[in-house]
Amino acid sequence: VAARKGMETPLTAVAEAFEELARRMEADGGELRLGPFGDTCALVSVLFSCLGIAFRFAEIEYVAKVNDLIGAAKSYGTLNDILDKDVENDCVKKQGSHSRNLRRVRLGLGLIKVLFEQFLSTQDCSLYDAATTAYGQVCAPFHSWAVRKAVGAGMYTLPSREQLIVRLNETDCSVQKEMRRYIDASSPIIDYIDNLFLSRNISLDW
Ligand code: 1PZ
Repeated sequence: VAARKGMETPLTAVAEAFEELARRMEADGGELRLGPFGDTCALVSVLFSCLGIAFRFAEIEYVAKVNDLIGAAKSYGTLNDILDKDVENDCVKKQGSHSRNLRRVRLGLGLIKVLFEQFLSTQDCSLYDAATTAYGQVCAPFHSWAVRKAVGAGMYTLPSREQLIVRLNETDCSVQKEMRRYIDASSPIIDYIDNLFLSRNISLDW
């Protein structure tokens, strides 16, 4: 195991971190601690470097949101705590609030999940098709027209399916296994975050 660790691919590192986080959530009686959550979400940014320069802006945006949550871990123990505080101060949906940033990060995690599901759905699904479907489904409904246009244009610069697999240091076979692991491990986390809002009667249409 120690020998394999050194050869860990970025995708394996992400999949393992989410599995660990899901296990931790279970061990903590179904609560998610902000610190480990933020650290795990931060790992995802390694995937951006495989997408090319056009997604640099998406990376900066995503990382800013994650860093806000990592900073918040100094004052708040759990994801529940930030929701409680923002509900109290009536700023759940306010730009820059921890709760809003949590919602944005959750959409990022969901985007990757749907992207991987699409990517695995057929052997010849292009990255363009997978990313376009995932973005349209998960993030586009909540992004401005200008952002949607920019993302749409950026999609044409994405690497091919084969290029992505090479850049991720995976093979046809290993990429399936690792993407599947992320899909399975991130699902309970994503559902948990949605439920933080829904259980407080906050809809998810923003
Ligand atoms: C492998 C993935 C390929 C798919 C590519 C999908 C590209 C998504 C591009 C997103 C561009 C985001 C541009 C800025 C959006 C902001 O308006 C919003 C709202 O911010 P607020 O008003 O709350 O301050 N910001 C966001 O939605 C946060 C950024 C999310 C980006 C998630 C991408 C995660 C994908 C990771 C892929 C490795």
